[in-house]
Amino acid sequence: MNQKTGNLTLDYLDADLAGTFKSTAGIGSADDKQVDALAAELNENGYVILESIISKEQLDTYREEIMPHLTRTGRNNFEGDKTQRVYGVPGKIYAADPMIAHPLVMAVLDRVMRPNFLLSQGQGINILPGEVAQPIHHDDAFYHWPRPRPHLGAATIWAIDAFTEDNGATVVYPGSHKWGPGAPPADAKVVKAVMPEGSCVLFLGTTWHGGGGNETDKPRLAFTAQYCEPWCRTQENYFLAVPKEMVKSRDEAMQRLLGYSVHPPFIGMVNGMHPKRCLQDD
Ligand SMILES: O=C(O)CCC(=O)C(=O)O
Repeated sequence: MNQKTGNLTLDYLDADLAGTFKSTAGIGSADDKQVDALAAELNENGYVILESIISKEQLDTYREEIMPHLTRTGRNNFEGDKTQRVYGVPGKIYAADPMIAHPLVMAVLDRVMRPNFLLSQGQGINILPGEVAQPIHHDDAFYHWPRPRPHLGAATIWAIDAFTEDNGATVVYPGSHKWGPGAPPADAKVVKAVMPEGSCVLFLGTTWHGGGGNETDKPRLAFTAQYCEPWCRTQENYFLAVPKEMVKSRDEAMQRLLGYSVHPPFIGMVNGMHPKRCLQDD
C-alpha cells in the first residue's frame, strides 16, 4: 500500500503476501531454449504438438483406470452421440496427474499465462467408431469478451491412442487465435493433430478446433486438461469435485492447479488466509 496516497501500488498487487504457504508458480521444468521455441510456435500458430512425452507405463495406467468411468455417450452433438466422456477426472483417479502437471506443458504455459494459472477442466474422451466431427469452437468462448483478444486459457489434448488421419485426430485452425469475431471462413486452413500415443496438442483458448470424425473401427482414447488464468472462474469446481483426501495426498503442483493457491494479492483466499490451511485443519 502506498502510504501517502492510499492507492494500491503495482508492487502490492504482484506481491506474494502469504507467510506460510509460498507461491508455487513456475512449477514447469525443461530446457529453456526448447521452451522458448515451443512458446514462440504456440504464440505464432495458436497450437503446438509435443510428441511422445509420457511413458507407455503412464499411458497404460491411465487407460486401465479411466475405462470403467467411460460409460456414457454424449447428451448433445457437442459432446457427441458416439463419444464417451467423463468429467472431473482429478476427483476420480490419479493417473491423469502426469499429464495435467507435465513439466514441459507447465513450462510452456508459464511463458504464455500468468503465474499460478489453474486447471479448469480434466476430462476423459473416447471417440467411438462412426462418430462424426465435433462442431468447431474455441474454448475461451464462454468468457464473454470480444475477439480479437488475448487468450484466457489453454488446453492439451493427449493422444492415449495414436491420433491418425481417420480416427478422430483433433482438427486445429492454425493462426485462428488471432481472428476477430465470427466462425472460421470456409477456405480457412485446417490441420489434423496426427501424433503418436503419449503426445499432446497444446493450444490457446482462442484457437478454433474440434474433435475429428472417427472413420475407423476402433475407438480413439484421449485425455484433455484445460487451464485458465488464475483470476478466471474454472469450468469445473474442484473444491466440490475432488475429495479433500485426494487433494491432501497430491504434490504441491497439483494442489496449486486444483485451486489451493493464491493469485496475488488475495484471489483464492479463505477467511483472509491461504486456502492450503484448509487442508491442515482436520
Ligand atoms: O476430442 C478432441 O479432439 C477435441 C475435444 C474438444 O475440443 C472438446 O470437447 O471441447
